[in-house]
Amino acid sequence: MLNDRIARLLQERKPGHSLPRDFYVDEEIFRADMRAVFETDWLFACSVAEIPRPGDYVTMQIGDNPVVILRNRDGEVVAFHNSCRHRGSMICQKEQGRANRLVCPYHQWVYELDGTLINARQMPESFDKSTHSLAPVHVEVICGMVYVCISDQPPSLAAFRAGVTPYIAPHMPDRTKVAFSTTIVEEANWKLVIENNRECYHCAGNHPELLVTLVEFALPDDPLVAAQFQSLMDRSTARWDSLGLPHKPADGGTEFRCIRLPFNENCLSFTMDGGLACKKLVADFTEPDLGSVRMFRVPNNWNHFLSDHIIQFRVLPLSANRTAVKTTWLVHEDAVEGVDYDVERLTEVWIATNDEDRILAENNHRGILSKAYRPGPYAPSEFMLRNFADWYAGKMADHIGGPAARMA
Ligand code: 3BY
Ligand code: FES
Ligand code: FE
Repeated sequence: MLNDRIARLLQERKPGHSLPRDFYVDEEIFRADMRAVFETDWLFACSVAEIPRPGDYVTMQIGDNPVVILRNRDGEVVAFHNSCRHRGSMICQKEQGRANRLVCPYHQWVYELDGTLINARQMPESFDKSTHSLAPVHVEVICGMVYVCISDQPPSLAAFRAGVTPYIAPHMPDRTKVAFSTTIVEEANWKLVIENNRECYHCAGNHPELLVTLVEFALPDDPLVAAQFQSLMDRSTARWDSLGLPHKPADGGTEFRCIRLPFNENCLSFTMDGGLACKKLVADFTEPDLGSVRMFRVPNNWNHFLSDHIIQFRVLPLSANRTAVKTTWLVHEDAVEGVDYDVERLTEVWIATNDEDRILAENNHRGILSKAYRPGPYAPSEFMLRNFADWYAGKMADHIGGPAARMA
């Protein structure tokens, strides 16, 4: 029985260590992950800036479930299962697009942007269109970030919304536009992609572009923090306090993390020289030295909110050993390409960093396939991985049947 296997693996798990091998590489466990995590929790889908006009849509794949997120005629963000109520065909095929109405490519049933079926050609008089609307998906928009949940009983997002809003709202993500977006596929389990993002232990050895500007420390009271960083932190926080911008770590438990941290001395943005990537600051800020708000939420999202742009990451598992990572760069809605920003300058640091992280995650996956793999200890600076592993183990324990299966 799969549940018994999962229970054994959870018992075998050593807290503070990477997970037992099958959690990373096994196809059956992957399907359990999809049910226990991706089909129950809220997932980051897109930014409202990706769907500014009625009919704009973005698609995503949640395990076996294709979903479409779109802007309806009232300007609201809505989401539906992307599965036709005739015989089930996927309707929207592209990663993103624009449609006046959703027309199924198979037999051309036509749906309004609110999901109602408005035309089903050749169907008899007696056919009731009103009972064949697209199945809705739960949506919440938090500071311009669209989250969706395909569970019938979505968990509360209230603590997350309350926790992150004071940090993010000042950057006005809902008044941005997409400058660039790219999706890469990593040949690695989704948990390795997330683990990789949750520590900077690997940064010095792997991220020359990112480390021009990014400070490696994740917390101001990190025991490894250098005196120099402490002084930078003190100066930065005094400035942010005077602007009323929160910076101390939010209490997100294992669900989310939100903190404002400075860039390296004299650096303002993720560029190769530390200068701004966009002359027009977001939110009409006049102060360019805002560091970045680093916010992530399990299971599939991390972000940086800067003075001059915002960068958002969406992780979607494709199979046990393949994961899609979409990165979106947002700038002020009135910023002009070629005048205020240059796409290459804006994107080069994280395009390089993503590729470096892809290679790390792929190597990690291949090494875990080794019969010699044993879970290894997280370093103190990998405390976010400990949180992640505990959170994941809790999810799996809940999935297979309650607290008895939970790790102590
Ligand atoms: O900046 C990030 O998104 C994280 C933090 C450290 C490693 N990773 C690059
Ligand atoms: Fe969509 Fe037939 S499956 S119209
Ligand atoms: Fe990295």
